Amino acid sequence: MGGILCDQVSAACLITKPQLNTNPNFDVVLTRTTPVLSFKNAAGGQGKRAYEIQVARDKDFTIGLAAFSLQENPEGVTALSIPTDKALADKTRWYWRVRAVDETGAQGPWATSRFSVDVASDKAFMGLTRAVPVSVKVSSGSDPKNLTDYSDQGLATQWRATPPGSDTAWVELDLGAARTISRIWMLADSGNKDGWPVAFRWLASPDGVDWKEAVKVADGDTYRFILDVDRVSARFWRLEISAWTGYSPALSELLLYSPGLPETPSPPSGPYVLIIGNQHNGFTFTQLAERVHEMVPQLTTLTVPYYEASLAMYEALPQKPVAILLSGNNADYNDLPMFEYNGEYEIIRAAPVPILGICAGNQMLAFASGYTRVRSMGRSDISAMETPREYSKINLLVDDPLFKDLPRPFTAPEVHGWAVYDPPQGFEVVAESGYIQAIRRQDGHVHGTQFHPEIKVPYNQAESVLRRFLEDALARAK
Ligand SMILES: [Ca+2]
Repeated sequence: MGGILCDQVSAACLITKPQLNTNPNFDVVLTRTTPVLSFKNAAGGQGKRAYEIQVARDKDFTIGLAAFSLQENPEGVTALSIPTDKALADKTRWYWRVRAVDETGAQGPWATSRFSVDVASDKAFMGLTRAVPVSVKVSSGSDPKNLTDYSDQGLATQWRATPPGSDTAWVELDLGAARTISRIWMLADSGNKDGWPVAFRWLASPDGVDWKEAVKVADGDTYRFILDVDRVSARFWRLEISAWTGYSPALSELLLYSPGLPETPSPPSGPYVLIIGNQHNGFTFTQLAERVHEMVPQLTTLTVPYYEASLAMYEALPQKPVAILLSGNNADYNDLPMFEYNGEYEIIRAAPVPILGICAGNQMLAFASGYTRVRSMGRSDISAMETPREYSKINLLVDDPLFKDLPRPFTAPEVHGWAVYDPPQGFEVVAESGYIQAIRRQDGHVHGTQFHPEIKVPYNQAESVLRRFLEDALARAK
């Protein structure tokens, strides 16, 4: 074995565990065989820290073991891109662990997590529409509405059954009318293994009286479930939880899906921009539509929720947009049903008009060629929200028509906790500030910015990136 455990020598040099709550989090589905694995740095030890990372198919780290080592990134989060010659097998659950090693060879404790790889799972629009309940009842506990609150804070809001309660806790959803359900998403608290459902089943009923079992899980050991259901048509849906971790069951979100395509949206008359709203509730993070009208008054907008966007939707539009904007999102990807973004990826890969992704929209450009190419930064860069002492200076690396009016370096508002780490093939980095701030596809028709060119603040020197994007797109369309 390597060095001695530091705490056997001196408490002063205790090395802590790295934190594995950045990306990918526990049980997240990755769609690349060469994903980015990131973690929050350990503390302690003597001198500079490095990391040992192991990936294997079993929790004892014996089957298919691959080992890596890398130096610590002093900015708080260290990330590894799995190299091509160590690509992970597809359709497989992988365990991974990481520990810090200091300059004396002393090792900290392992931090362990797991994820799965399923490359094909993001290739096509999910073919599902959300079936939003009209009301929610629960066996006990407060705020059942938190289960179906898909607004911006919805992922953080919870329902918890009153402890200790009865042997079974339940939630009953009324869809208002019979809907055919083929998938159910369930989210508990990723950061706190208290209240995770372990044994549970879903029942369906036409009238809320006669119930029939639709799907059952006997041995859950995770905080996130994507349950595929044999198509069952019913108005009432009931979740019965008979075993859970901790004191009483708790859940953050329930979302039911019906097979089928959403209705084709109606575009406005005249030239318009299609905005894909990337917030979990389908809206945009900032007032993107308003800024489009302000910057180029000839343009109107059509906003479509990301979970209803697809190439089929784009092709069905009776008039095509002159350009597409992908909005920001303030949720943690680890807590989102990421399959809802598949249709947006199709549009990024194939739509024949210019695309600009902003913040999360920028990250979507990378996700469109595999999850994940992005890392959590382990902190938030929020210069748009409060006055920072020093704005990030953003450096241009290449000449690009959208950026030609900007000073070098330039400042721009930022509100994000994630950034592209590994740009997809066919893309190049346009700007950086210690991390990637802008990318473009080599054909010049797809751009992404980590910063927000649309936010109105005095130090935003990058508004012209959005204005030029819109003006150029309008000119091309004429
Ligand atoms: Ca919630």
